[in-house]
Amino acid sequence: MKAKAAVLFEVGQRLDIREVDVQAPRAGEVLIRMAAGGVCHSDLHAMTGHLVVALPAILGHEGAGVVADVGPGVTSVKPGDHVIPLWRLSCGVCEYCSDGRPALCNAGMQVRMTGRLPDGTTRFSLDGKEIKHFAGVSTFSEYSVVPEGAVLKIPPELPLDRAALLGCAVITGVGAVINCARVRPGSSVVVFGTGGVGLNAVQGARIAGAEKIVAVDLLDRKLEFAKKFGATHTVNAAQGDPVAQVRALTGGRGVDYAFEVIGLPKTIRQAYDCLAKRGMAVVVGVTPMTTEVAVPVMSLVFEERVLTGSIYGSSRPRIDIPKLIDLYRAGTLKLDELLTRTYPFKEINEAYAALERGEVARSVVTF
Ligand code: CND
Ligand code: ZN
Repeated sequence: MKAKAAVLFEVGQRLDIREVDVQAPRAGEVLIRMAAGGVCHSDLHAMTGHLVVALPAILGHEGAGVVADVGPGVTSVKPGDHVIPLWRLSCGVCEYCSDGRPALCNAGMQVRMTGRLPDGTTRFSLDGKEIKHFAGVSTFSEYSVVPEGAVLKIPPELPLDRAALLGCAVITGVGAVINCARVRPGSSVVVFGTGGVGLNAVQGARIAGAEKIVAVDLLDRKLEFAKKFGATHTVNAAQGDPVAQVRALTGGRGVDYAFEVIGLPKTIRQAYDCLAKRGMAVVVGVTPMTTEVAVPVMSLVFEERVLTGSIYGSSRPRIDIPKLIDLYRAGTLKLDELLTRTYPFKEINEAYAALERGEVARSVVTF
C-alpha cells in the first residue's frame, strides 16, 4: 500500500513528505493507521545529526492510531483497536526485560541503531529502495508497521491526539521523576528545560508530592507553562546564574533532585551543581553521541551525590501508561494543557520550526 510519510534523507535537511510503499505486516507485526504524531525534540536531534540515525528514515516516535491489520500470530490487538506505539521495542525475555527494564532491551537498541525491524528488514520503501524505521515506530507516516512487542492497546474513548503525548513526552518526563529518581513527598526538585518533556518532569514532581518545584528555562513563556504544571518557583536562566538562584531558593542547601531535560553539557553541570548532599541529578536530555561532562569527584564522595540518566522514563510502558491514563481521567495528569498546538501533517516542518522557536508546550501533527 501507499502512505504519505515524512522522510529524513540526510542530516541537515528538513523532512520531505513523500508517498512511500508500505508492506503488509508479517508474522508478529501490526499495521497502524496513525492518527497523530507528537513533535518531540529527539526527532529534531536526528535532523541536526546530534542523534545518529540510520538514514533515510521516516521519523516520529510519539504517536497514536488505530490498528488497520495484523500479521499471523498477533494476539494482543486486532483491527480497530486504538494503540500507542512504544518507541523502545522490548523482547520480553532478555536480562533487562526480565528485570523490569524494557527500555534497556538489547533487541530494542538493535532496532534503534539499524533502523530495521528485528528480522533485519524494513517494511517501508521508495522507488524500490529501503526506508528505515525511526525508533522502530516511525509515527510520521499515515501507516506504519510495528512489531507487536511495541504496540500497546489503549481505551477507545481516549482522544488520540492526547494519547499520542503519553508515548514519549509524558512517560519520559513523569517516569524520570517517579521510576528513576523516585522523588519523595516533601522533597525539593529543579527541572532544567520546561519543553514538552520537562513540563512532564514538573508534573511528575507535583504528582510525587514534591514540596518545592523550581522550573528553569530561558523563555518566560515556558516558565508560565511550568507554573500550570506545578512549578512553585521559576528561574529565567537568561537573567543570571541559575545555580545561584536555585540555591538561594533553598536557603543555600540545594535541591534533593535535579532533572536536565535539554541536552547541553552546560545545563547538565548546572543541574548537578544545584544538588544538596545526597542529591540526585537525572539527565533526560539527549546530547551529541560524544559529549562528555565533568563533575567534581569530591562531591560524589564527600556529599554522596548521584549523577544518572533516564531513558524512556525508566518505564515499564505496559504498566505505566495505563496508570498515566487513570491519572489523566482523575484530573491529576495534565494532558489537555500540554497539547498547545495541532498541525496538519503537511505542515510538519512548520511544527518543528515552532518547536525550535520555543512557541509550544507540545504539538502534534494529525493525519
Ligand atoms: P523542547 O524543545 O520542547 O524543550 C527544551 C526546553 O529547553 C525549551 O523550553 C528551551 O527553551 C529550554 N532551554 C534550551 N536551552 C536552555 C538553557 N540553556 N537553559 C534553560 N533552558 C533551556 O524539547 P523536548 O521537551 O521535546 O525534549 C527535551 C530533551 O529531552 C531533548 O534533548 C530530547 O531529545 C530529550 C528526550 C529524551 C528522551 C529520553 O528518553 N531520555 C525522550 N524524549 C526526548
Ligand atoms: Zn521523545
